[in-house]
Amino acid sequence: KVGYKLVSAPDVLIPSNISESMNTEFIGHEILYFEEIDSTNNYAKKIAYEGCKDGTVVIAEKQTSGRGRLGRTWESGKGEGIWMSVILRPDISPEAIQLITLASSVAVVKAIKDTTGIITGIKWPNDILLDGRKLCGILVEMSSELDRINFVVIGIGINISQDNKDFSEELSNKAISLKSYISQNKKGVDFTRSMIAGKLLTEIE
Ligand code: BTX
Repeated sequence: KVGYKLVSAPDVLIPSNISESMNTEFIGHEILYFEEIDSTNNYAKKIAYEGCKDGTVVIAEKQTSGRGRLGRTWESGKGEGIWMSVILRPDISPEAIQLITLASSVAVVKAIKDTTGIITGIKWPNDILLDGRKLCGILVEMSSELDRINFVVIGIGINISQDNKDFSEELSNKAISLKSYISQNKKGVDFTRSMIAGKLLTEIE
C-alpha cells in the first residue's frame, strides 16, 4: 500500500524525456519525433523552407537514408544512436558557417563528457573520435543568399549502443559506439540517449 516505484523506463527519444535534461531559451522548444524517417536533415530542410521556428529539432529512432557529406551514407539503425537535426536562423554571414560546424563539434564533446565522463576528440571539422574511431558525424547544410543565411540545418549522428557486429563490414574497424567503449574500457557511467540529446541542445544554444 505504499504505491509503485518506477525502476526503469525505456530510453525513447520523445520530447518530454529530452526536455528533462535540457535548459534552453529557444532550441528544442519544438521537437518533432519520428520512429522512422528517411533523413532528419531532409525533413528539417523541408520544414525550414516552409517557415518553421528557429530552434526546431527533428529526431528519429531510425533513418532509412541517413546522409553524410558528399553523398556518403550514414548508418543509422533503430534505437542505436541519436539521429537529430537542429534548424537555426542565425544572423551571421554565410562565410561564418564553418563556425557553426566547429561550435557543434565542441557541443557534442561537452555533452558527452558532462553526461558520461568520457572524453572524445575532434577531427577537424566535423568528426568526433573515440579510441581513434568515428563516434559521431556532423553534417551542416544551409540555404542562403549572398550576404544572409535563410537557415542552417545541423545534422548530428552519435553512435550509442552498437556492437561491432551491428556496423557494416566496412565500418567494423572505423566506427565505435559509446556503450561498446564503456563495456570494453569500464570507463564512463550509465546514461540514456535523452540525457545526451538534452545536454547537447543546451550546449549548441
Ligand atoms: P561524413 O561524410 O564525414 O562521413 C560518412 C562516412 O562515415 C561514411 O562514408 C562511412 O565511412 C562512415 N560512417 C557511416 N555511418 C557511420 C556511423 N554510424 N558511425 C561511424 N562512421 C560511419 C558525417 O559525414 C556526417 C554524418 C551526419 C549524420 C547525421 S544523422 C542526423 C542527420 N541526418 C542525416 O541524414 N545526416 C545527419
